[in-house]
Amino acid sequence: MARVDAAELTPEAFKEKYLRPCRPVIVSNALNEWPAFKRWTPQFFAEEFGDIEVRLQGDYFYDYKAVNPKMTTTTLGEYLTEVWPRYDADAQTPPPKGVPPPNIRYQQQGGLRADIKQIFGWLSGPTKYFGYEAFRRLQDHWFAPRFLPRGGYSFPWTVFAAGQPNRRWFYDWGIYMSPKGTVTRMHTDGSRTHAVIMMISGKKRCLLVPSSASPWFSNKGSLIKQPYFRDIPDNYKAQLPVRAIECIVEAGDCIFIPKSWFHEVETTESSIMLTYNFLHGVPDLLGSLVDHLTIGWGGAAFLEGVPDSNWRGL
Ligand SMILES: O=C(O)CCC(=O)C(=O)O
Ligand SMILES: [Fe+2]
Repeated sequence: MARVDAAELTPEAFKEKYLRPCRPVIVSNALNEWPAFKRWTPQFFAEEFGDIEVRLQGDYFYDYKAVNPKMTTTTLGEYLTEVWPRYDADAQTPPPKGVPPPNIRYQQQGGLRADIKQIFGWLSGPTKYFGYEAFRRLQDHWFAPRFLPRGGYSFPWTVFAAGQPNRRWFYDWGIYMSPKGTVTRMHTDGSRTHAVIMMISGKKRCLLVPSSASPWFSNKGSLIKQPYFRDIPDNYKAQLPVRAIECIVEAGDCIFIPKSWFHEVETTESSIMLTYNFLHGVPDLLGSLVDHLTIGWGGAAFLEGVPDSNWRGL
């Protein structure tokens, strides 16, 4: 897995070596200039956005209640001051056993009408959602990393051509807060777009599988009963035409995950990160449309042939 320093990566080099050929890369020291890099702590968010109601997320992008019916929505303040500390090594109140820790994935969907509104970014976004509020109020805390092209974007329409994702929100972007132990199971990002994951704090272990392995994955499987990719025995993984690439990202890093690449992300040190997705140029947009038609919209990815089991001991 390639790793380069932000000071040595020009937008032209990024385009030629990584974006066009769809090769992942980790860029170190990518966020040094962001005010967010120093200011975004759990305390900061608990103070600034503590009253906002948030929906907890499990190990895929579904409601946490699927794995723990007692815990679904809470306020961001309570989540950060009551739930997060339970996952610290020296926690007084240990977390429940057998269920993954809950993430906050920046957005609280409010049904079709709210979703449609969110699509239009700043124009009519629903202000009570954490993701929307945070992007609106924290615009000056961050900007697109300098190695990314400045213009020429073809998706999403809120940044069409002009870049500046901090000035135009999109419903599928956000600030991710994950206590240690959280796993987002193997998936491809919806809409078949490229992602950048920018680590403000903490550490994540990523398993990446190239898009060429698509025929070996299906999106039909049990989110509860199928194991995480990391736990699938090697004899099943051996059927893949490629090996998963493992890497660690930490504070200050930005990882570029090309469109249609599978990824499973485990938070190994409690973390705050910002992520957004994009396509660049018309051929990229057309390629993504082809991906939609041939391999589908994206989502959870289950390796073919792995049997269901009570692997979590629920
Ligand atoms: O950090 C994570 O747990 C997963 C991030 C991710 O893959 C996504 O937002 O699509
Ligand atoms: Fe993802």
